[in-house]
Amino acid sequence: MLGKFFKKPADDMGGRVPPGQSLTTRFPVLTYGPTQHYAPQEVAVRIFGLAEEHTFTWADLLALPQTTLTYDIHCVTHWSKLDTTWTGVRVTDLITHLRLKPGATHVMQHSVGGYTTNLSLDDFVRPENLLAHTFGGQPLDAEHGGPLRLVVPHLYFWKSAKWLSGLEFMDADRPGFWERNGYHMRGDPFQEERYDDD
Ligand SMILES: Nc1nc2c(c(=O)[nH]1)N[C@H]1C(S)=C(S)[C@@H](COP(=O)(O)O)O[C@H]1N2
Ligand SMILES: [Mo]
Repeated sequence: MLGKFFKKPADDMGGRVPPGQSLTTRFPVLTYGPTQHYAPQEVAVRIFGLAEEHTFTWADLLALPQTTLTYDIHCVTHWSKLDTTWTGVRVTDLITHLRLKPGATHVMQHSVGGYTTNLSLDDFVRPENLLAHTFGGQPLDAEHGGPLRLVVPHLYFWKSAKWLSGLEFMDADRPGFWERNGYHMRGDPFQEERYDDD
């Protein structure tokens, strides 16, 4: 894939490009299985596990403060894209509406279609993490996870579930889909935490 669409960074852009990554100006689509298609009105994000059960609808999410942020994203398949702009609800704003139960230390993101990926609470509750519905000022395309996905930019992009349908709070770390298939439990691109046998 190197060549036509990807270019090696001339330098690491002042530390912005993690080791082993190449820059792209495209926006590659990476989905295991089919793209999910549904209307915003069908969005439902179910909070469960070690948290008071609650389901956020599209209207609930739009009633929360909306934040636009620009940052870089890094995929474990070696592409990075600089300055991507997302709009949505900050996890730090959502969390004020959740009642976590004692012992919650991790969260599993669940997607329509069955994809899952795990995070520690520290990696989840960060001010740059968004439940995003808008990319570059336009409604997020279905292939990129629209109507609603999580964006967790400080970890490899597999940690950002498309078509978000649930957040399950847990008292221990548990592997999600790619983590069960050999990917690293955390996935920090600057540490090159790609696969667990690294
Ligand atoms: N529901 C769901 N979310 C997912 C995936 C997926 O297959 N299904 N792929 C992950 C991976 S491996 C990456 S790199 C990013 C890709 O997002 P993009 O297609 O918008 O580039 O989504 C992540 N979230
Ligand atoms: Mo990925």
